Amino acid sequence: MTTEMKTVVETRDRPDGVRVVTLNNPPVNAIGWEMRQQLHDTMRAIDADPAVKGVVLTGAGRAFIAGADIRQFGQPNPPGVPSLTDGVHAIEDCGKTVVAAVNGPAAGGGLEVALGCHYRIAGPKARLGLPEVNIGTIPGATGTQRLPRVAGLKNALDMIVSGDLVPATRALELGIVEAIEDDPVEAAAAMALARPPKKLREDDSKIGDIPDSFFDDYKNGMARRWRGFEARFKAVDAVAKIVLPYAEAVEAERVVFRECQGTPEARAMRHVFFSDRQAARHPSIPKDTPAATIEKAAVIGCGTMGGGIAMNFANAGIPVKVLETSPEALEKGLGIVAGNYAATVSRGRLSQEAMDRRLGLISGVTGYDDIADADIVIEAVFENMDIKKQVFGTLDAVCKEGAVLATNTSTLDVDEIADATARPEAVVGTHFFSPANVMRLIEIVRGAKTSDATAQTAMKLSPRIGKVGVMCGVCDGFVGNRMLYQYSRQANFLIEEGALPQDVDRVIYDFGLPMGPFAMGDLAGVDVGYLVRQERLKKFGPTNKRESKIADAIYHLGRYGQKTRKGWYDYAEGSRTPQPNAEVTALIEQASADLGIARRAVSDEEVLERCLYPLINEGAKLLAEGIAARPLDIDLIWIYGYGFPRYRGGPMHWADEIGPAHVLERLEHYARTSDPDWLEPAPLLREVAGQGATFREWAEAR
Ligand code: T1G
Repeated sequence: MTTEMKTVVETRDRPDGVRVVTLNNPPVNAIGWEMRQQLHDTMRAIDADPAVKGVVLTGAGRAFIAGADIRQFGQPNPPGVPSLTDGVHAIEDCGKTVVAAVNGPAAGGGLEVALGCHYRIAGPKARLGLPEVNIGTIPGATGTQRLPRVAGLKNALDMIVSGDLVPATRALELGIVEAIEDDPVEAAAAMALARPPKKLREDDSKIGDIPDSFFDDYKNGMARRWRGFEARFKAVDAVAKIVLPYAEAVEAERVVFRECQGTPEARAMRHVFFSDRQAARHPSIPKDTPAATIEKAAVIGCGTMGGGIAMNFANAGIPVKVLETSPEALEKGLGIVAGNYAATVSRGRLSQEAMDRRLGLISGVTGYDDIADADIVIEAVFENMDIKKQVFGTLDAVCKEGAVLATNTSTLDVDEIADATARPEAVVGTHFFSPANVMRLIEIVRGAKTSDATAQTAMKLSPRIGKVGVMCGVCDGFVGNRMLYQYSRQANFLIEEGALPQDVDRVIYDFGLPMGPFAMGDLAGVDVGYLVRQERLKKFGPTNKRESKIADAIYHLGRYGQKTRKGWYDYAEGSRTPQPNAEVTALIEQASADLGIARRAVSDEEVLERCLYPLINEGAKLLAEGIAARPLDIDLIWIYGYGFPRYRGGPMHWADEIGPAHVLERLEHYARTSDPDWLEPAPLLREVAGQGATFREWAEAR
């Protein structure tokens, strides 16, 4: 052990001759090179020590082991440090029985260490899994060869590909642990003295005969759900090496693991992993700002959004009152909520008992006095400023001191709404995305007068109700929709110039978004889009720049989208599959002729760049204006609000991968050749590109 190495493996000897090895690297015992070195050395020393009769291996604090230290990925290892695989084999080859006392999460390398032990005892809070695919890699310390040997091939593949951790009870069912005990260390010590060492690598009893097509069939079955997530398919290939002798299979796993370390997917997924944990630590909120306690919630309006918002509180066990103006509106709204829950129960994803419990937490009221004691009130009424001001004036008069007054507006000025109260510091935007009980994103819109405490309360509440709260400032469209306007605008220009909706949607779908702009328009409603444009025209007037009229023309044909089974596409009865429509094609071609545009072949590359680079361009403007404080905020908004593929890290991370200078050059090209009005590169994009830097480097240098 070199002098500068911190001690992360501690040992203590029990009177019964058992040595307890505790991995201690706060906060969650991630395995860095120090731990690999000390774990390996400790196990070798134990093996040679006749005084040791048995071994318990456990974690300090709330976790067993969180896996390899992700922060050290991509960094060179100090020479001579054993691999984690070496550590796993040092455990398994120990002549004394080694029992893992899994006191908390055992993730990735954490579970691999536990599977190197001869037996495993779980504590009640144990969670176990091989979630490496969530950071774009695969289990790289024998996990692909050991988990199938305790849980069986199918169960192991399901766990590895899902990237989920399973609770102790499920781990017991699967055979991953031998028992669940309140005091896993005590139970493990007893087991270490009572049982002989058992080497998992020598036990193929749970593997059995493997049909030739088994792994290909498995990959076919996951293809749609996990398209684009390459590491998941590589993980299946690594597990498939189980047909080889163990040592060869482990070497093959190591090769694939090494390959995964340097992929764009791995860089993107690590970026998202850490961004998820940085979101709530917004630079505008002092770290030690206290958050208000939220024990009672209220929602104003029980329409689609209000009902969905209320469900989030009920799902988190927080009682919530929903206020509507009339009993009829209330009954209708709560009926939709009950229907949503019933649908989940019928799909077997919620028990009837859980549904009843959650519905019991939602109560309907029609008087503002009934919500006076709420800790937070979320307004979700019609998107009209006068109505919202009236609601907030009433809330100001009725709600208790210290209540957070939130608006779910998606387009209106949060500052103007706040000024309808005498407590603008208590007002914040909580822009839920539809459907509010499903989509994970909330844009937490901080007004000019929103206090730190109010902002902190909204940020801390988000994960508690199953959401990802991302803070932004006040502007038209906040962050997500302001960027979406540019994306949609270019998509419409492209079909004026020669593409068709199905061309654009195919390219965007293949890039990794759940659907392209035209399919999304049909899903959200062509009529909804039309009304939003009309509202914006009333509010802002004409832009005096190029605008497409094709979407309006589709609306005027009565083609409102999926709801009318006709929009940009046709939809067969009971189907959501878009079918191109000849009338729409003719309308588009006629629009080009009316505009004097000679239609041309538009390449897939142009479609991709014209739709997605404007996202980056608008993101650069949002950063320069301070509406988005960090590139990671923009990335999270687009991943959780619009389905931007995680394996690309979000628009700004993706920009860093392809190079801001490349994005600049292409935008300048399209501004010259197709659209000078909207594609002028943002000054910050020019600045970052000009420095040969990335947006991440720009942000870190601030
Ligand atoms: N490496 C580095 N830092 C980690 C970490 C890790 N593996 N896991 C967590 N952290 C940090 C996290 O960023 C946060 O930091 C703090 O610890 C608390 O985390 C060879 C190659 C274990 C379920 O993918 O899933 O093993 O924000 O808030 O809610 O095959 O952490 O406070 O500065 O999430 O109690 C595989 C990742 C690695 C698991 C605990 N392992 N971690 O949840 O705490 S690759 C993972 C988690 C690997 C091997 C391969 C969770 C947790 P900060 P937290 P938590």
